[in-house]
Amino acid sequence: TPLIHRSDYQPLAYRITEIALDVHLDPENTEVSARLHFLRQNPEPVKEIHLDGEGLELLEIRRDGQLLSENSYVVNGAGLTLLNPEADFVLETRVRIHPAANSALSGLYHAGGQFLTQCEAEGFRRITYYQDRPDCLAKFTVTLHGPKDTCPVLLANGNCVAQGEDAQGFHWARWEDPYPKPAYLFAMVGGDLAAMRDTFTTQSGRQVALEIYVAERDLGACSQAMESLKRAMRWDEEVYGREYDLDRYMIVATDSFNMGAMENKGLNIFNSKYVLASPETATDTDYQGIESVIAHEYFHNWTGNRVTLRDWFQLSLKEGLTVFRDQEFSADMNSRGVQRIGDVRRLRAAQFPEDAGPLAHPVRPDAYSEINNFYTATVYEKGAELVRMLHTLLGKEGFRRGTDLYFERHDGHAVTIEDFVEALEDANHTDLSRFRTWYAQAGTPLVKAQGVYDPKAHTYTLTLSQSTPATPGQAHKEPVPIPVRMALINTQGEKTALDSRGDREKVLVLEEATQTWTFTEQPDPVIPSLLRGFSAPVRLENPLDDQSRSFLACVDDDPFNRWESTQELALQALLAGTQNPGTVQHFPDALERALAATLQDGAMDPAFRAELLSLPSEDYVGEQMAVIAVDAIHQARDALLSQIGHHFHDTWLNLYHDLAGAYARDGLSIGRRRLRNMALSYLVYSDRHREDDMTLHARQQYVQADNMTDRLAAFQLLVQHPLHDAEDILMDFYQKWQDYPLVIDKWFAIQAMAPRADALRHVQHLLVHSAFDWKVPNRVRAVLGAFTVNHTVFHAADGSGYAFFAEQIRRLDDINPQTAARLATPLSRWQRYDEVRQKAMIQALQLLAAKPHLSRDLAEVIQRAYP
Ligand code: B3K
Ligand code: ZN
Repeated sequence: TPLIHRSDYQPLAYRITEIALDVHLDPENTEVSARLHFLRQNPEPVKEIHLDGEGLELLEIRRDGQLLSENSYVVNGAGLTLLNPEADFVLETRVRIHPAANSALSGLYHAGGQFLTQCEAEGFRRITYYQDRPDCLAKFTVTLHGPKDTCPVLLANGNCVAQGEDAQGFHWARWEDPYPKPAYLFAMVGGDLAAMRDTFTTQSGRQVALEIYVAERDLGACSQAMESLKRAMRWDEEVYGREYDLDRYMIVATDSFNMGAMENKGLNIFNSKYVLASPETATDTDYQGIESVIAHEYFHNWTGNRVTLRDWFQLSLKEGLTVFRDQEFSADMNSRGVQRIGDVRRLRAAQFPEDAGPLAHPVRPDAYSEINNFYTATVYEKGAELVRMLHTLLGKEGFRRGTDLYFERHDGHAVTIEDFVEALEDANHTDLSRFRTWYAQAGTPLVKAQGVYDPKAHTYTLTLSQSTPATPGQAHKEPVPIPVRMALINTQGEKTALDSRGDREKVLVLEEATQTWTFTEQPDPVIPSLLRGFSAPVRLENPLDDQSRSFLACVDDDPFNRWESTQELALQALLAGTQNPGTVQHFPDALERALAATLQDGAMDPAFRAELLSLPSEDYVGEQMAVIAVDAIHQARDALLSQIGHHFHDTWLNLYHDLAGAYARDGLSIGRRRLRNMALSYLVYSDRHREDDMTLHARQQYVQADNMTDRLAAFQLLVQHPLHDAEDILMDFYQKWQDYPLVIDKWFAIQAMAPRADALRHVQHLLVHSAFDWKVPNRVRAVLGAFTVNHTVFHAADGSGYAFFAEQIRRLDDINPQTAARLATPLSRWQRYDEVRQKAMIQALQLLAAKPHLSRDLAEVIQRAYP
């Protein structure tokens, strides 16, 4: 498959100033008429114009009202080429498309009785012939026609300017979006939907109508989404001075969606997972997910929509910046420390492995074959970390000056990451040339720290050095500027003064391969607290002894580093455990002390306390090993969990009882539930190998819970217990929630993640369950996505997990290539496993490569995974 290169960018020869669409919605055969105004940008004539088009049946084509003769255009699988075009003209086309057969969920599709669109990145070309690229900005007018009974609601971007009746049970509505936009932000919806309505008054006093469209029966489950939207709108005014610009903001929820949500101008389309929540059906984590995704899509209105992308290589310009904005919003709405820990956890779980494997790519990639494969953790999460570093380097005010200038300069334009960095530079009269390397270079830098305390001179000398491992296509790496926020902590647990001004915290910028800093007037020995708040997306090697780590775990006032110290102790214990699988594990004193301190500290925020008490994931442990020892890691982690459970048994039991309380949605109650369910988990682990009466607590909680957080926590413990028979609970859960797809997704996922002896057979059964549906990505991810994190089963040494998985991906590729390609990425990590597993993983990749009609999406992933 051909590669598209960033360096090949060419500006458009023609603008499309206006587009008018006329759409007759029909599940089987929809007709789309388009009227496009073309305007040449330069005086020189061009030979041809290429319009993208995919799977379109051309019924009619006219230029300036005249039917076009056959020798003035060419149609093929990639689109429509107009030959010898005039300087300006109007093109009219009429095409036929088939929404019900569109299981790829890109373009216009019909699912769950609704018509929906998804155009990012290149879905619009599946609706009509167009210059389907983000730098083609046009004013859209859309007229939708549909049956009144199944489509009483007809929506598109902008304002509804007219509506009326068509013949026999049909009606129409016309929508106009006053803001020129790229086609990827186009959306239309037709269906039988009810709306939850509210209003928001902007800072300048304009009233905006807010509407969330869902099925009638879900109207009661929209309040978290609505409240989050209003909070996000206010926050963007307060923190960035950004006001909403249309009179109406619409959100539509659907069960059939390839990703989380989509920021279409004035008409967001959402996976219902990020809209619907009630205490009975959604967990606290689900509620938080809604808050952050609603905010993310709203923030795109300025970072993405008003200022958009020149080309897809700039994707992180909108995604990295918008993720940073949503992370900061969530930090302001909830606990900043806990939020940061969660963000870093996600970065390490998804982005670090990506950056260390064959799919590694820079935040601004240089080439792609299928752009949908580049909506990655690198573009999103690492991209957000780069913006966060810029924020750290410029300071809050400096960063705001920079974004103000960015919006002022580029509003209404399609721009590049370079434009963003330049705006930050110009607004602050500073030079960020070296920082640009972060956008161009893949791989996670490794920072090594070496500290020496001189008791005679009363100095502490810190040497930091950096190196970045080679990644595909980039053998040689440059140093990057790494902001290292730091403090020195003395034996009393206090931060010492670092300079004559008395600053107790500093940001050192490590720009060279190695640099040294000396801190004078340090009368006592100190321990360095480095990379506070995780100030840069790097791996840090800070050679502290367990004693010092345990000390920091108890006294460090930086929440992230306090957490990190405990994690590091637990990680060392787990790694040691993998060396001697099967033997009784040593529970290190330093870890014991750190956990005990947290367990005793009743004054601490319970959500943060829960973070401090949780162990690193199997994935994270595996990442630190030369060869990922799948089974040994699982056993070591199980063993440590049951030791911690056993050792603090009475404390856990007291916590479990003390933290019981009536359900409420405030931060403190959420934290208490989190900690209480963690206590329950440790209790159940404490008798992991004898099936004591602790599962009775879980059973009781499952039955008595009045909310999904508590019910699901108990459900998961029971279903995933290697010895417990949870058949009755599985049945009960299914019967209660069978009409709630989002809850049934959990039912599927928890089973697919259960590390039980018969797991593979069980997952095979899930795929033929009557509620399983290959066409619904949420459901497919609930089984196949969850299966890939069931490590001991997916990575079974006999290769059965891989073989089974590859077969399913083959099947899915014919239905939904985007989802298939994404799900297949765990196979790309084959180099990280032992030889036997490597062979089996490669075999699975080869099985996929040999598939007939392999999609471009999946082909690219396989090709890069095993070149
Ligand atoms: N911009 C969309 C993602 C589109 C993915 C296309 N494969 C959602 C978001 O990041 O807000
Ligand atoms: Zn986004």
